[in-house]
Amino acid sequence: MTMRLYYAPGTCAVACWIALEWAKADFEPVRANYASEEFRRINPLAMVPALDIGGSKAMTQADAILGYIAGRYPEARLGPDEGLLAGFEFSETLAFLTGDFHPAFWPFFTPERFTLDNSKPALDQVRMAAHARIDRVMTHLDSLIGDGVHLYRDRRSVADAYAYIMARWTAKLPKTWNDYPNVARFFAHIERDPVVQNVLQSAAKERS
Ligand SMILES: N[C@@H](CCC(=O)N[C@@H](CS)C(=O)NCC(=O)O)C(=O)O
Repeated sequence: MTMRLYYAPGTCAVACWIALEWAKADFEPVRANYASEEFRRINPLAMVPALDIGGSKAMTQADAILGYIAGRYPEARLGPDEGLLAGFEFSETLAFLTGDFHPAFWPFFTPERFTLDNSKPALDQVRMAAHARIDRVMTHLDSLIGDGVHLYRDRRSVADAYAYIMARWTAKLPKTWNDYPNVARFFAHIERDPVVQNVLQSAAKERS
């Protein structure tokens, strides 16, 4: 069967879409309907990404999926270099992105999950409280990029796709990606990639 990537526009799943395109994989993007019973059977957590490669259950968790894509298509060179330390550095980068970077945004986008008071002032407080944590992870991302244009060593990897899609979320914050000089340089570089542009456009308009 053709692999199916379940995604929603603007989410971390779009990073997996970019990685699959970079790998020249044969796959079908499918817009997930979070509320549907069908999607809950695919991922009981009702979250994207999910990658169905035809096994007994779909693959979930972005870092695991990105690692799978990198490993399945070695010729695309999207994964770690050879060696224990190179592999560690790669896992450390992905763990930061999925375990620290992404969750820093949760209170900003879904404040109602972090307070029992659903009044507007309470929700605004939660959103504002997220700013400091987001600044912290953006500052760390900026230092990981350093004076280059990639996250992992000096070349493109699945980590670039993930960091790019996630850091775009700061467009809704008072301090955006453009306020972090290394991240801004990284954005200028990755946005010149026509594959990335095509995925962003397709992901914004695809329907299930
Ligand atoms: N740990 C999961 C988190 C995935 C996740 O939070 N996905 C978001 C989109 S970026 C989602 O599906 N959110 C729906 C929800 O929280 O209900 C992963 O890394 O794949």
